[in-house]
Amino acid sequence: MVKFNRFVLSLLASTMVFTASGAEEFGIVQQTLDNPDNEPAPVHPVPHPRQMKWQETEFYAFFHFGMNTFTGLEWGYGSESPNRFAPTAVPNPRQWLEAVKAAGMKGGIAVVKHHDGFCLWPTATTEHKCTNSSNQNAKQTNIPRDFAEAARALDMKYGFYISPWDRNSAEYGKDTYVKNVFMKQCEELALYGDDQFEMWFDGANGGDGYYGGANETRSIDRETYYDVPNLRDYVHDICKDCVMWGVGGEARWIGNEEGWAGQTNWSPENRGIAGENNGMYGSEDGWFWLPGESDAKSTSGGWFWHSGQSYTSAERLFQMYLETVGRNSTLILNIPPDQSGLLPQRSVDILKQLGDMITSRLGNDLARSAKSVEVTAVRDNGQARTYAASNLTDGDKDTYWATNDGVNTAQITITWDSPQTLRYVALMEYIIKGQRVKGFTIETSADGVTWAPRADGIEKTTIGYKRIVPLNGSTASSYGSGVTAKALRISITDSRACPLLHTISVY
Ligand code: FUL
Repeated sequence: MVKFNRFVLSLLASTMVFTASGAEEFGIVQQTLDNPDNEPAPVHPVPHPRQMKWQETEFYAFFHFGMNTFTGLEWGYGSESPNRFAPTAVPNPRQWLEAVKAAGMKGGIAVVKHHDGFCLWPTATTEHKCTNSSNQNAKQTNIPRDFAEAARALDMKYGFYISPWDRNSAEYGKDTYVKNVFMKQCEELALYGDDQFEMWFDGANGGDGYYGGANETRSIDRETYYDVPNLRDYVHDICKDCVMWGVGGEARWIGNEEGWAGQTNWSPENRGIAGENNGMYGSEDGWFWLPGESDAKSTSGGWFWHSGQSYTSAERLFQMYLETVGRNSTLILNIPPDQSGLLPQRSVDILKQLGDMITSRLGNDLARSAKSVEVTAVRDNGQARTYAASNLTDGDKDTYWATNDGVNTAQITITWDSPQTLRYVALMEYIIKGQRVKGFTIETSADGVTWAPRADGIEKTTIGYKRIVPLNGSTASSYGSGVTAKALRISITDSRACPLLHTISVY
């Protein structure tokens, strides 16, 4: 086969432009240039398309429900009689998802098996399951089926938490467990839906347990026991868009359960023990695209429902949202269903308040009605793509503003016809080509001439998928009266390569 180098190919292509009609006559195939759209080269690592879809889920729910809901424990030992699982009504996942949708969440993950090994569907892999309870509502329980169905009906994403650690199984710790129990359970779940968006691959692995009556401590080698690379391929075979969180190595634990990510937060990261990665900050020079997910509770007492639990206020949940989704992380917020298989009314009310708060505070993008968006640098047009400033406010995540290669700093100025009350700026990088920005500033001006720095005390370093910056410098303080300004200026002061932003929103 004849190989042409790039130079010869582009020469050929340009010659063909001049002889286009002749080329048709002689049946010559029209060539295209290497990069006709002048797209910037990616800065590696970059997200897999399935990680992009996952990131766009942004804010979703965690539902811890199961044997522990009835025993009051957080980690069941695995010896509980199935009869103890006795819901006072058939659990209703549709009610769970409707309530979290009202909070602005785009999906949810249901625990269908926790460390006690008790399965909330009629699995063939174990006798430790809801359908073996003498309770009639338990017999009708099938969380994966009903959760997936409700999610589809409500146009939401869904996934499952299926604990790899199983304190009930006699097989746990042996090879047979992974092959004959755990992987079979994943397979059974895929029958309820192969469009799961995340599988929560928990990091709590091994320790004491019932283990079929052995009542002993079993430890596993976390590096090798689950054969994670093969397991990951296997899960992708059955659920192609399913991101394996945690040990699965496609999204990382943010490193705390309090609902905050680092203000500087890179999605690139290096792998830790058995593919598990923790960390609020990621690593600028990380080898893998491992975006952060923050898991947080909305009630006291633990992940499961407990009688007498207290509830986190909507205002505090809004702060968590700003400190996670607003810091290049996703937020998975836990809301535990109670013994009736429903979310308590108090949770439902708080979720509604939170949704209203997010809509009223971050729902009206003033950048869309600006008089102008000007930039100090813009990338040369490609044939079908331009990198104009107007891409920043067109509401399209597939168009972006960029500078030429080697131009790593620039200013973006948004001006309005009349003074506006501003409180938050949200920035989004076009991360399909890698996370780049390392430093930026925000200023406002009442007259377009004199500028005042804003968001004092906030680290204005990374952006990533999304960064929401409160102009008053505090994610915790009250909503406040805002800043009155006719213009807003964002300066990109440092970047790993030419910056690419697809959206700027101002609220
Ligand atoms: C942890 C588990 O051990 C907790 O029980 C809970 O499920 C939490 C979300 O993950 O690793």
